Amino acid sequence: MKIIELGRTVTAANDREARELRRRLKEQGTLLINLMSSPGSGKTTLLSRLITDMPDLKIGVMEADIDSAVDAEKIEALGARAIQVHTGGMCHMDAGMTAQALEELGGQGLDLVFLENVGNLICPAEYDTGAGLCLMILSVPEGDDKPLKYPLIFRESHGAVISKLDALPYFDFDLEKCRSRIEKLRPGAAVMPVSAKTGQGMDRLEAWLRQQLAAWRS
Ligand SMILES: Nc1nc2c(ncn2[C@@H]2O[C@H](COP(=O)(O)OP(=O)(O)OP(=O)(O)O)[C@@H](O)[C@H]2O)c(=O)[nH]1
Ligand SMILES: [Mg+2]
Repeated sequence: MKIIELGRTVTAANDREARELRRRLKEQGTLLINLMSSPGSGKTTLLSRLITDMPDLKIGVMEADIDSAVDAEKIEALGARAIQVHTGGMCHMDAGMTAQALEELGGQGLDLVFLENVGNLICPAEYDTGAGLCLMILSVPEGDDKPLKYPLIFRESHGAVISKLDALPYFDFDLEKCRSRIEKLRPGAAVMPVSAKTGQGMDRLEAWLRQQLAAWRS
């Protein structure tokens, strides 16, 4: 079988902007988390649960979508600071777009800011947004083979949330196989199975996020 590898475009200007944004956020003590996944993997549901479970943290959310404002409305209804970003048809956020969105959100004084990136396992992983932490979500119904098919997003992510754990009895999802596939791509990555519906595994994810925030500020 002949397989051809096509190069990806890396924009030096984007990387510069991303480094500058990260430096500013570090100074402010705000941890920006780039949340990436397929459409419908449970990003907004997970964020809603985190906001409710961690009322002591000031959390902001930037919802990036091609259209609509439904996700930002859901987050705002919980009392958190939220902004909806329309990407003008783009399938990802870059550093310039993220900096602009943060300005509109008013990121100052927040502990955690989540960027719910456009639902897509490919493009978002190719752009440094300036986030201090990349977190990807893979839901059980998507299958345990996704690390094999979309390696970049797993390589770029400090942690992987395996979501919709309550659906495990209905799918052939091998948690251990998935864990070792992720470990091969990003040794030491935190793999955190959760169900935002039942709350299973949320305590571990929340503890991990608190650790990451403390490390960001140290
Ligand atoms: N069973 C189960 N369903 C879930 C869970 N989390 C989310 N869902 C469902 O999955 C669907 C999509 O959830 P969302 O939170 O909107 O997913 P999303 O990733 O934000 O979707 P987009 O923003 O459209 O990419 C909804 O019907 C949720 O109710 C979970 O832990 N268990
Ligand atoms: Mg969403």
